[in-house]
Amino acid sequence: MRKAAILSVALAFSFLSCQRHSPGVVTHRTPDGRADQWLNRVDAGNYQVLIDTNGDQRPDVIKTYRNGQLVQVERDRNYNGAVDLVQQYSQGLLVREVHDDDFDGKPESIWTFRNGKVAMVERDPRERGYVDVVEYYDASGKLTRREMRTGEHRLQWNP
Ligand SMILES: [Ca+2]
Ligand SMILES: [Ca+2]
Repeated sequence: MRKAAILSVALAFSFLSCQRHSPGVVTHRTPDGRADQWLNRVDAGNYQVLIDTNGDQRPDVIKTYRNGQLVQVERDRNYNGAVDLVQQYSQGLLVREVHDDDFDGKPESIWTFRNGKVAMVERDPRERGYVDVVEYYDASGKLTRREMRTGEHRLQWNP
């Protein structure tokens, strides 16, 4: 029960971040006048760009910038109002992804990238909030090792 509660809180934060920043200042409109891009600005270098890609006037892509650099992209790939993919960037390169690929609100894998290529995937196939399997990949993208985990390394949307 406790694990489920912790994970639910993490997801609630993701969901709320979507809602809280909507709609923001409109920075783009479709030809028929509907807002499809918003800006939430803290200061010149720190801001979020929210984009509606399916025309329902709710943002489904949220890009977060710190010191002028893209650090995170949150995506709602099935347009249900909840984030199901988080992509984190460092120095312009993708470094980490958290996936909820079956859109049930519970993440089941964390992907770690090195030089923009996948290096490790931590999987929680039973979606209990903890990593069960860790896969390692070489520079060519080939799976080189798979380990079972028994410890309690938590799977979270945000580290
Ligand atoms: Ca949308
Ligand atoms: Ca899931």
